[in-house]
Amino acid sequence: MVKLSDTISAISTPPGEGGIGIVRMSGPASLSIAKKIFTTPKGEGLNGTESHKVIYGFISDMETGKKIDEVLLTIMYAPRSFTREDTVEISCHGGSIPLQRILSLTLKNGARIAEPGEFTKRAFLNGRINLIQAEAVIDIIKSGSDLALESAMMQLQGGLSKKIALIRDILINVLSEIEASIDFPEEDIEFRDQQELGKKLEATLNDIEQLIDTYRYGKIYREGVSVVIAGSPNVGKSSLMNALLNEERSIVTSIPGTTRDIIEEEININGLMIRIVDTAGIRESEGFIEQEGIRRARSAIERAGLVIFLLDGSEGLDEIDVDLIKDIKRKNKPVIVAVNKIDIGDKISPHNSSPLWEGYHGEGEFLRISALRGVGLDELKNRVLKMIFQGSCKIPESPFITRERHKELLLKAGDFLRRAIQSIHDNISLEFIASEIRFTLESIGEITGETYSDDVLDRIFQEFCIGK
Ligand SMILES: Nc1nc2c(ncn2[C@@H]2O[C@H](COP(=O)(O)OP(=O)(O)OP(=O)(O)O)[C@@H](O)[C@H]2O)c(=O)[nH]1
Ligand SMILES: [Mg+2]
Repeated sequence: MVKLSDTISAISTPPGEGGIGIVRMSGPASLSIAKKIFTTPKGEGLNGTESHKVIYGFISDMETGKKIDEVLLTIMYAPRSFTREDTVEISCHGGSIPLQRILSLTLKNGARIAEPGEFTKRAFLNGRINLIQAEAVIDIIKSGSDLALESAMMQLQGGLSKKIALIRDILINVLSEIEASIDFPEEDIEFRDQQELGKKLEATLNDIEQLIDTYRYGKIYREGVSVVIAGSPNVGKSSLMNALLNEERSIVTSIPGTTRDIIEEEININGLMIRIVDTAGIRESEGFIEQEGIRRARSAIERAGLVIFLLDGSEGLDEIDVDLIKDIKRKNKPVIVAVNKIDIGDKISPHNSSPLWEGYHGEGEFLRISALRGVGLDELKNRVLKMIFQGSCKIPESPFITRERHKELLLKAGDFLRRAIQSIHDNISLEFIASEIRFTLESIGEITGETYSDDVLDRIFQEFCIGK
């Protein structure tokens, strides 16, 4: 737990050289510390300075009387600041020495160095944002694509928080009705009322389940998705990787078994971050290094969000291909089958009778390309997006979840709620139903941070950098 009586200080801009660097303080002593180290050109101090106004001046070391840097200083009085505490931001020249010197002056005058994410943690502890929003702040900072940024902004603006609050309100209402009838048994809830309560809970359970379901795509907005290129040796996997990246990243040769290790790079398709993974061609192999490569290829397939299964159209299908694809489909991975090298051969089509097409649902899962000539690659990218989002990849207006933590808590809440509903059907005592609803509420409350443990807070704010 932070001691909120402390005043914290940190360099809030990234290390290295930049035009501007910022030292930020938050806490009750921020202003008095700033007064000790800041003067305007006319030698005036900070008395009577208005909130949210930028003041020009100098930071000096009072012990030596030496000016350290020329700065712009902003005071934000509590509660109108990010942390809801008195906050001072000093914008100085963006070099590590002026930043370090100013930081150490603030420390010498009574601040202590901030922990990672401590400013945001204070914003949470002081009730300015909830936990979903604190997590959104880190997601904005770390967003690796337009979709990631957009979805984090949605979480920050509170769509999900509102939905969670709504679910909470309904549960609290139902709970208080039940508690009332426990306390005043003479006003025993009638059977009909119990049915009503059951219906309300079922509707809420339905909302929770729908929210859980949004994790399918919410997770992809936030983290991107890994698309694994797999297939037999020499079919052109590395060539496809390079063509998608527009860069000679993987080694391409005409010798089967060229790629040994996993090669991973990020690309951006329509604002979505995709990790393209090139793998070793899978076949029976005697070589130890190649075997290890193949093991890694298989494990990449396990972890894939989508597999591009590549075939060589100049060669035709063989049994190994058929076994491989069956194996991938058995793992329930979405697969796009792409026939490569169509510039020199076209021996594979869904109309060839082959076990490859068992359970085949139509052209959507199959296309012809040439990695070497750049044929069909735009279509391939479109298919990738379509397969990942089952259609549109626009961020929905309705609330969705993007974090495993939220999903786990919703699953937990759903389990408790299901038990409560079952108990109503089974006519089990009201106390029991009430306690299941209380457990549901607790899990729901942990999502926004109505209830939290220090452990959970530590885990969340560990992800942050110092200064945020
Ligand atoms: N004609 C033609 N040749 C291609 C095409 N794509 C790849 N090749 C050639 O096929 C050979 C193998 O390509 P790679 O990209 O190394 O194949 P790979 O699947 O990565 O092979 P391994 O790493 O050994 O599993 C190279 O000689 C490529 O130039 C294509 O679309 N058309
Ligand atoms: Mg290769």
